Amino acid sequence: MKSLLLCAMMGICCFAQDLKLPDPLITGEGRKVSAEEWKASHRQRTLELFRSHIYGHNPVERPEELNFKLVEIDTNAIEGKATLKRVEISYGGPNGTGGFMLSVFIPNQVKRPMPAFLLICNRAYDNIDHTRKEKSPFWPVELAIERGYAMAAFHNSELDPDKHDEFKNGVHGIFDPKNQPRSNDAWGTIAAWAWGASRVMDYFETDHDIDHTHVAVVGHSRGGKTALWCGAQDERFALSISNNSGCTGAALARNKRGESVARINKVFPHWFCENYKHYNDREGDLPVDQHQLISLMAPRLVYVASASEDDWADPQGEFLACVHAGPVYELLGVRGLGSGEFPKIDSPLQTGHIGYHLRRGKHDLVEYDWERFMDFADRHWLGNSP
Ligand code: GTR
Repeated sequence: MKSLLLCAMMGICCFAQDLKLPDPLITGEGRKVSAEEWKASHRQRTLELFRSHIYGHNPVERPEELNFKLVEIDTNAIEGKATLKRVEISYGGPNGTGGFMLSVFIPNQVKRPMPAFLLICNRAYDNIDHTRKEKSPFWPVELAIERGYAMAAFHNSELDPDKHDEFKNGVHGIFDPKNQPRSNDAWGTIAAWAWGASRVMDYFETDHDIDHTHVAVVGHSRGGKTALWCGAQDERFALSISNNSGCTGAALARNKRGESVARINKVFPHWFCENYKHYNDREGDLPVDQHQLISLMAPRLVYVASASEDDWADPQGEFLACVHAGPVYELLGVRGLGSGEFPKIDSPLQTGHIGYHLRRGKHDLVEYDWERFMDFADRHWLGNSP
């Protein structure tokens, strides 16, 4: 890490050239795809590889039984600056019913509908305190309101508990086919949380205060892996933001420092599908790598944030995944990251459709990160550059 910091300070690129990454634009038969082929079939083929080998297949997308209930509204929240809505999103499947709570703050006194940030919260509830008695930098609502964005959050555990329960609880228990052995490519817990974010988008499509064409899905660490998987599958999200997501998030699996595929599958056996375990200590055999996950966002916006002391997540691998997703963006006629040079600490790269920053400090989601996410949205959605 010392050498990485040194290189970052010097602004030079110091990465191994022999990554042997799968080319996102080459078919199994070794042919390069055109932009039309990418859109018509190759994107879908790539997505299927991620489903079959890593995150698993969802048994259902929008369920037939899906309800939104406004349980609380406060038009005078945050000293009159915002309207708070608390919405219960509930659903039913073959084996029962479930639901989760969504909190949304919408700025008052500005033209609606508003663009929004949606946080998938994987930390303690007080980080997303809708009463605002607790004000955590993990979800800085006041900042978002000040900058003209709606700010929403839900808690991942309400979709599926973050523990290995043989997929009996949460949405797995509700939607998995009854009395059938679980297949090796069935959805894991990360996919279940991502499914929840898509149900929030279903709700946003019905809320006239929210501009559902300008919604960012945001997550930190395991939540960041989830935000990327959500954005890859659900093209309604205009921006997907990964904060310190690391292994099986934004960081390349090949040559990864810190957490490995074997380690993540051992400690978190419920996060991914069973097939992923075949790649323990065999990352080179994976049919895809994480730059291709980022490329599935193209030409939409994606943002990857790293922290300089977060060796476990591997900032270098996160940056390289952004670089190597670039050719897909360029094929589709927009700029990717726009730089192959590892940036200095606290010097964000934001001019392309892929954004990246390396924040000074440790594994966390803090106001600096949110400020940069909002700068990126301002630039691309409002045409304002800082
Ligand atoms: C770690 C895990 C990482 C990351 C992190 C977090 O224990 O190894 O992959 O997800 O937890 O979510 O904070």
